[in-house]
Parts: sequence; structure tokens; C-alpha cells
Amino acid sequence: MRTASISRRTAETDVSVSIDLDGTGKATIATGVGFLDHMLELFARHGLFDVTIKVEGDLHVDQHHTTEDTGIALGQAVAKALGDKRGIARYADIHLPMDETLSRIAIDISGRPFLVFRTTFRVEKIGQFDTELVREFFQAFAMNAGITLHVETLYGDNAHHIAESVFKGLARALRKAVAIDPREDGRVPSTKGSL
Ligand SMILES: [Mn+2]
Repeated sequence: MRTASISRRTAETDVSVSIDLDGTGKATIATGVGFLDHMLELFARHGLFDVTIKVEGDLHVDQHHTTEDTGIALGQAVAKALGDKRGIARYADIHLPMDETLSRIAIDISGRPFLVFRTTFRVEKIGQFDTELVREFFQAFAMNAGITLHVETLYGDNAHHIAESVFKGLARALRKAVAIDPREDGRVPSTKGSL
């Protein structure tokens, strides 16, 4: 079973995450940040991951710690669920259109965390959500999942569409990268023998 649960408590947040990489897209998300919940529900649905996330964050400060720490815990859960990464496809990429926006996401489940993030927003807020927190989430996720993650929005205008395109793209690319490739026959997909 490729499942994992992570509980992470700091002075700023208390985060619980469970994930099943081989799920059906079922999401039970309550971060206290409506827009983040929306993005994480998309992530579960388009990844076909079953995801449960509960966060008690210091939202009286702002949404930064809650967003970042959710990314940390979700990344840790993905890494734990992947285990020794036997049999996975490892690499995947996708172009994800959302109306006028097009984003490209490429993933290597490498064990070498790295983020390239070439997505910008013309506005500071989507509703109550600070658009700069999209990058914070991706940074936290990539570092803690141990993946090389390249995100670029090739064009786009609407901030909600841009955010949605990168979250859906992350989900769709990750879904392909974690998929079991029968031709790997349970081997770790690296000439080094480990990832
Ligand atoms: Mn939407």
C-alpha cells in the first residue's frame, strides 16, 4: 500500500496529512484557508490521490505559515508513501491549459529536491489569498517530497486560472511520475540503484 500519514506540530501550525497515491481522488481538506482548500481538492482529484488534510494554523498572523507548513507535510507524506521508489515511472511532464492560461510542469522523482518556478501573478490577492504563497507552497512541497520540480506559466492573465493551472499540472504530472511502470518490474529507475 503506497500510503502515508504525517503529523507536524510547531508553535505556528498543527498539520495532519494522509495520502494514498493509488486512490480515486477523494479529498477531505480543511486548512482554514478557502482558496488553499480549493487548490488541494484539485490536487487530489487530478492526481487520483486520496488526501486528508487538517490544519490548525496561526491565521490571525496571516496565511503564510499555514500554506507553507501544509506544503511541507504533504511533501513529506508523498516521500514516505513512495518509499524506495521501486517500479515508478519517475519522470513526467504536462502542459496544463486553463482557459487563456498555459502552464508546463515537469517532475523528476529524483531524491534531489529542486524547484524552478517561473510563474508570476499580476495581482497580490486571489480573494483573501496572497498569490506569492503559491510559490511558497511549491517550494515547501518540492523540498520535502524530494523531487526536482520545474513549473513555468507560458502565458496567462487571470490569477485564479494561473494558480489552478499549476496545481492541476502538479497533480497530473505527479500522477504520471508515481505511476507503476510494469516494464520496470519493481526495480528502482536509476543506474545508481537508488533514488
Ligand atoms: Mn477554481
